[in-house]
Amino acid sequence: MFEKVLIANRGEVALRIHRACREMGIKTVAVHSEADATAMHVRLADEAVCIGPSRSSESYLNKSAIISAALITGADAIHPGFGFLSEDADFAEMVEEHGIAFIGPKSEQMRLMGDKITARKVAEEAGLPVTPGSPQLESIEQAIEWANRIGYPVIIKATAGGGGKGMKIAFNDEEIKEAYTLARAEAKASFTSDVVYMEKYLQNPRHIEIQVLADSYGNVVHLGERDCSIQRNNQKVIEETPSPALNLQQRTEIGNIVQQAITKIGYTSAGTLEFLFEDGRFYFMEMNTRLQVEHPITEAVTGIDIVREQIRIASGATLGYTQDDITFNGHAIECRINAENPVTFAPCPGKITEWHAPGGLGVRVDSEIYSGYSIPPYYDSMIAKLIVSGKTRNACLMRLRRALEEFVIDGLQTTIPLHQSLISQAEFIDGQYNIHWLEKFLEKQNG
Ligand code: MV4
Repeated sequence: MFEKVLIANRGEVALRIHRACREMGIKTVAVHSEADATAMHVRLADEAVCIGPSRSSESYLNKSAIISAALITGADAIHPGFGFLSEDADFAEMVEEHGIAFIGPKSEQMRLMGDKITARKVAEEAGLPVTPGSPQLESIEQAIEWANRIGYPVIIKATAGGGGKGMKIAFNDEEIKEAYTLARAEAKASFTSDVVYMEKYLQNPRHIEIQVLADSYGNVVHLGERDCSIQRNNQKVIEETPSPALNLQQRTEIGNIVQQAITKIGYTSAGTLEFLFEDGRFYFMEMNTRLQVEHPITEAVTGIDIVREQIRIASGATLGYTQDDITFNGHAIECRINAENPVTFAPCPGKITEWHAPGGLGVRVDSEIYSGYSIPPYYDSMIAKLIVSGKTRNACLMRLRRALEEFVIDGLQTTIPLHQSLISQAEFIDGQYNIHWLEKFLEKQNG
């Protein structure tokens, strides 16, 4: 087992990783930018190393500074968290080349699943359902040919893309020209490759993802699904498990198909397979080869500490349990609390003058915030995650309503009022929402 883990991240996930290490008797090294010198995980870690100025590009994305910190402190593993370098295959390779364990999949797995076209090919060969799609598109003529073969509407995506950037939808041949040209231009500007391809566009899907854990000895389990359809601008806002849209048969079926596929692919560590779900059918969208923000709702219903399992797998341990040992109890919902204006979503960093987190049975708050802490303006605006669980979805909703009322964050605006409004909407209470629901709700509300 590792003796010392370097946490190559910041904010609530850095504290989350520190906690798992602490409970496993593993020493922690916190690397931080100048702006994060006063962060809670920096105070709690066994050692702290300032790796650069506030800008992420000069600190949390600075590969050599992070690896140097690991070498200087004698860390035998690095946990990348999510975002930043967590899916950077070159970084994972550099870490391993320096004799340090990377807590995540092998870099070649990251590369394979990080490219949308190869990920779809691997997924299909491993038995996962995918949307009808095209190979790499080289010309408008070829795009029109494939669109007519697939059937409109179609969506053109960048193979190196992610998070919705560079995607263009076309409903007929006329729209293909602009969609193809814009998608390639945006891909060239935003990603490592301007290669684009096409898929059948699903107009009203849900976003359902499956969590897996796989060790290096061929043991693979799935930890159920998370419904992440409540989102705006490809930023998740509320996530829940189980999905109100799935019945037991669908849940069992997709879980088994995913478990078999991950075994065939030979993937190791924690991973999440994202699907679009429409008219009772799943379509593989992409795979995330990292820990996800919303992992705590899966922990709430399975009782499994996913960060602990990632560390154990990376250290060469076996899972030590099979799918039959995994139980799913109750319901869990996560609200992402952002330091933003709840109507305009404009980020509003600042000083927290009063902080009181809700508590009680089935209430978890993951955050580094404390009274007197100032939110730096350089990073993502998420400052806390409220995870609530209960025996049933209704019990969970009642508890979530109560927890949001208790939450006190003074000194700046947050999205707490938005969550209070969303969870009282009929479509949310009935669980009848898809990926477009929140944006439509906000349009209606804000005009
Ligand atoms: C799609 C789609 C509909 N049909 N692909 C969004 C970002 C990236 N995950 C891919 N995305 C989508 N791909 C097909 N064939 C709709 C989306 C999409 C979306 C997916 C999940 C959650 C929120 C979304 C918001 C806008 C578009």
